[in-house]
Amino acid sequence: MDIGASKTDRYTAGPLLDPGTYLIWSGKRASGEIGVSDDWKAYGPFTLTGGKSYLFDVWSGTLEEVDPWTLSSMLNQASPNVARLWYKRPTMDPQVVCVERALGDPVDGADADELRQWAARATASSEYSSTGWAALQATGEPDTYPDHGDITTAWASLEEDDGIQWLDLEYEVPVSISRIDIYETFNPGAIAGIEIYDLNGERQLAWEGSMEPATEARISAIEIDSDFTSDRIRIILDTNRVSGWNEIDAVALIGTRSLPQSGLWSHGDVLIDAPPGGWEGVMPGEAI
Ligand SMILES: [Ca+2]
Repeated sequence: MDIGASKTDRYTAGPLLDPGTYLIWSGKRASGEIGVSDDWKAYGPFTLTGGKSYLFDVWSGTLEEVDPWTLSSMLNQASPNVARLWYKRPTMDPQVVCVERALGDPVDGADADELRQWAARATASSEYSSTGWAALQATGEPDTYPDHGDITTAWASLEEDDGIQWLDLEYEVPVSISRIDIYETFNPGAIAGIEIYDLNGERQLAWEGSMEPATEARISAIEIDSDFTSDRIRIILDTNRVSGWNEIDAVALIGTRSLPQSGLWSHGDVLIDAPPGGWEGVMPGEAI
């Protein structure tokens, strides 16, 4: 959609926010309606501190702290009780931005969007080396499965049969997790628990148990009933349960992406403040 403006970046004064943790959603605006985007992406969570100003770059999805007078010489610091959010956005395409105060509840039906993602980043309690069998070998699509064996393209801990070991995996899009598919490609059966990181970075136990050992590669599907969204999990292995290295090739995160549920909507110079859990005045999707 061409709104006849240049591509020059423009700064828009955003909302004053209580200090806290937020997701910022943005996407290219679809149709001539407020709050309608055909490509929502969630960024963050970001922690905003009172008395500071922040600039969210709608184009790149990054947030940085700024001195407000760099945006306008008329501006002073926000009060200690609030954080000021600004948007840096191109004028070429209309953008929809929503600041969500807390992660939304899972959404049913047409508003939900189930995703299957491969890990983007990984760290571990230990790794056999920084290349072969490193934690990063558990990112991306499977490249070992269905082979079973001691293969460099899967993660392995430094030592075999070495007590509790963990593998942390991060994904691009926060989802309400329904299932985790773990591609175990050497000595399966050591998985003892799954933890999910919440917005505060605290790990919440989502599953614990035991599985039958196996002598061939398998996909271990673990059903999760998560009542919050997350983009980071921890897989806990008790490596003493199954002798030899217990290697993981890849981990798929299956879950529902929640669309923003409540928050502060902005399109261009239009800013609508809606209370958490409900809308007053203009509804998302309502024509300007
Ligand atoms: Ca792999």
